[in-house]
Amino acid sequence: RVLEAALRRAAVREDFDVVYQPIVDSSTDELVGAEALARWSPATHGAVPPAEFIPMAEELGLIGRIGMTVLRKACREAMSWPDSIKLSVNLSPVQILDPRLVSGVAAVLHETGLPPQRLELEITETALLGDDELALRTLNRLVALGVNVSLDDFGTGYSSLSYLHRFPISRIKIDGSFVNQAPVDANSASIVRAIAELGKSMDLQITAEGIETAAQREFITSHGCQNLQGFLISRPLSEAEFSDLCRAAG
Ligand code: G
Ligand code: G
Ligand code: MN
Ligand code: NA
Repeated sequence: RVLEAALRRAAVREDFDVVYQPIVDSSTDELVGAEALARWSPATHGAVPPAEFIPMAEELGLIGRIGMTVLRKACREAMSWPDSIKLSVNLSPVQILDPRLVSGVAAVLHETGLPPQRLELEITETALLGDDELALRTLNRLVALGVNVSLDDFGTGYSSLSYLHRFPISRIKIDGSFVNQAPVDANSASIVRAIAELGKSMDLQITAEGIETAAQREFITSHGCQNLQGFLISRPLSEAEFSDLCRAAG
């Protein structure tokens, strides 16, 4: 209850930080992008993880507002990075059903000047389950703005192949749980292989998440996933740290 009140206040005051986890090209190791991750540290509690406050924000009807705050901050900060660096931002399934989403994204792009081609919006399969006609219309309108849509946490949900045909998705992010087990577990290995094949045949880019060891990176890279993300590459960084990394890389 106390935390709920604090979250309502934070939503109004736009009191969130954004950190950036680097994403690299698997064959060249080149820095190609970052995933924006929201952080909330209310003065009275210390940091509350997004796995706690995002669901709370969804329940309290605050996610639209908080999501836009994070998107605006991330797009503004990405403007100071090299043009070759893409920005990925997570969207909650609740946001996909919000009729104000598309105009909100368009407004942020206009306001910050970020070229839409540099923005990728990450959705999960959950977002496509309910009113799928509405979700389809919304995603088509987002793509019409020039942004790309990625399917996050792939493999953990229903992973229906029909989604990949029906919805305008240009990238799959393989969930870290499969990546983690792939070198040692035959089931996870075949899931990663199958997703990589799917990517090839459907012309989808693949990012492997949760890369923690060299063995995982080897496995993933040898199976043709284009992009890598995980603690082995880098933990999520503050904007200042990520900017330094861009300078060092450039
Ligand atoms: O940052 P961390 O690795 O703890 O993220 C945990 C979860 O919270 C991930 O599933 C991530 O997608 C989600 N998350 C982080 N930031 C945001 C955000 O800005 N919006 C939404 N909807 N989810 C986020
Ligand atoms: O669901 P989503 O992909 O948005 O979640 C990203 C989350 O994964 C963030 O909370 C981030 O901190 C976490 N993460 C990033 N890299 C790794 C990793 O190598 N291992 C683990 N266990 N978590 C990671
Ligand atoms: Mn994500
Ligand atoms: Na994920």
